[in-house]
Amino acid sequence: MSPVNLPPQARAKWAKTLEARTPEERLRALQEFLSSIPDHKGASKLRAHVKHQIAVLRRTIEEQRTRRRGGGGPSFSVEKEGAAQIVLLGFTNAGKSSLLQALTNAKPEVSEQPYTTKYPAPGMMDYEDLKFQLVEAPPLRGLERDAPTLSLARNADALMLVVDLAEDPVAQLSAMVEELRDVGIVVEKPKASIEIERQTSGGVKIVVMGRLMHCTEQDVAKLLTSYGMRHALIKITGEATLDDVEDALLRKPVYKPTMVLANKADLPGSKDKLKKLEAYLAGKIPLIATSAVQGVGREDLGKEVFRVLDLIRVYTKEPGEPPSNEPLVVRRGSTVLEVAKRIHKQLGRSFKYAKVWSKRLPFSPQRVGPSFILEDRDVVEIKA
Ligand SMILES: Nc1nc2c(ncn2[C@@H]2O[C@H](COP(=O)(O)OP(=O)(O)OP(=O)(O)O)[C@@H](O)[C@H]2O)c(=O)[nH]1
Ligand SMILES: [Mg+2]
Repeated sequence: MSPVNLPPQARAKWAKTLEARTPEERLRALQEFLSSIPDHKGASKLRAHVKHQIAVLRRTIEEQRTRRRGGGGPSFSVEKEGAAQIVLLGFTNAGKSSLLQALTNAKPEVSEQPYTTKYPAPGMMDYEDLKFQLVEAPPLRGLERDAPTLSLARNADALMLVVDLAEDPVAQLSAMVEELRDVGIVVEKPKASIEIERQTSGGVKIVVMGRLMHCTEQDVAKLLTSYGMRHALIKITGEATLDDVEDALLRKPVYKPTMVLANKADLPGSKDKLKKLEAYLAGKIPLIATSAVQGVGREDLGKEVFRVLDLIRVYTKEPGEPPSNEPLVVRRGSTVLEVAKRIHKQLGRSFKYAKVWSKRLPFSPQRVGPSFILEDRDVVEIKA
């Protein structure tokens, strides 16, 4: 990655975008920041990102105005339901509506006419004792028209990139991945993670759980100060360079657990294209071949969603009662205390110990402390 190398006046303009109180103020601040970004290669991704933010903000302001006037058509944001929200992204006619219809209770319009789906369409998919929400995004068209679709993707818990085996799936996928990357959405699991939290006092604190490459903690603190950030907590895992830190600050790239669905696998000639796609992906993103017309393996897909999201199910119980039928869905690696907090803040504070039932334990129940790490299908009774 080439360095952004912003001049001080551009850094000051960026700091101003953080101070904006209203969407209108933020829009103005972003426009001023955009015009202060120099026109060199290192800054091209940043320009694309700021343009995208401006497009999203314009749309938000427009929607707010329509709502105030009492109007208001269908919305572009979809409230999350179920264990996770997964957005189906792709070009027109890839078969997103057909997949949504095959996998969920939704009844979207399917048509060979291009650009059929105009607004996000949600549906619920059953997987074992869980429900996932699938949301079909309006098709990608390129340029600023995609802003609402891309912000839907940014908000999702996971993505399904749907490519069309009737077309060139490798070209479709690489175009999609590039467009997502331009707006700071990463679909391959990154090697480093950098979290930056603004704070009101305490100076710049840096927690490195990996390694800083070619720079020191002092360089990082200096960089943040040059952007007007005097108080912040940064957590770095993995190996990160100063450019990575600057990118995290300005563009806030986010990783979305992603799988690729190669649809229309029923078509003649699709096998060769699938092989090419497999070679192109080289195992970096999970790939599943689907056919919406011949029926899709809901179980396989559900299992893969569960795996890429890195989730586990935990069943809570009261003393002398059977475990709850509805699992609590949490990240893999969660501790008993984290689960207690999820149930109730108070339960987190008054936690004493827990009993865990599980086939993987030598005996059940086992009495455990707050830092005990849970696994899929564990049953937990919390004592406060
Ligand atoms: N052979 C075959 N045709 C499919 C499959 N999935 C979808 N189609 C056809 O492809 C065309 C487009 O399907 P849609 O599901 O409407 O595609 P879409 O991705 O929702 O399209 P937009 O809403 O425009 O983005 C329709 O004629 C479908 O019948 C499939 O698995 N196999
Ligand atoms: Mg559609």
